[in-house]
Amino acid sequence: MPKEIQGMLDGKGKRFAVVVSRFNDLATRRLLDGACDCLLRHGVKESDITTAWVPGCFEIPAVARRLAAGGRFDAVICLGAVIRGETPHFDYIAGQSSKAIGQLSLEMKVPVIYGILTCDTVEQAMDRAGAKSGNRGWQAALTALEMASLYQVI
Ligand code: INI
Repeated sequence: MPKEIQGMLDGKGKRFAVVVSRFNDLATRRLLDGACDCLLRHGVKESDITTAWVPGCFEIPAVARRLAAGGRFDAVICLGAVIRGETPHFDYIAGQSSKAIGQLSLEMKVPVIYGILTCDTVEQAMDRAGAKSGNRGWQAALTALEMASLYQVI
C-alpha cells in the first residue's frame, strides 16, 4: 500500500494570523467574519487568532511575510477584495498581490493562504463574501487548517 499523507481540520492548539485589507471593507469584514467563524468552529481559541488590518491588498504580502517569519503562527491567511474600475489599476494590484502571496507560500515555513477576491463589481464581491456564493474567507480558513496540519505531518 503506498503511504498517503493529508492534513486534518482540527484547529485545537493552533494559532492563526489573518491579514485583511481595509479597502472595500464592506466585503473584507465579511471575509474576516467567515474566516474567524471557520477557525472557531474547528477548535481554534479566539485568543489564538490575530488580525492585522492593512490599507489595501498591495500591502498584504509585506505584512504576511513578517507574520509568517515571526514563528508565532501555524498559518497566515490573506483576505482582501480587488474590484475592477475603469483603469488598469485593478490588474496591477490584483496581479502583484497574488504573485507576491504565491511567492510567500513557497518561501515561508508556514502556509500562507490566498483569500483575495478579484471581481468586476461590488455585487460579485458581496456574493463571494457570504451572500450568494459562499464565503471565501471561510474557505481560506479551512484551507489554512488543512495546510497547517499537513505541514506538521511533513
Ligand atoms: N486595494 C484593494 O485592496 N482593492 C482595490 O480594489 C484597490 N483599488 O481598486 O484601487 C486597492 N487599491 C489600493 C492598494 O491596494 C494600495 O493600498 C495603495 O495603492 C497604496 O499602496
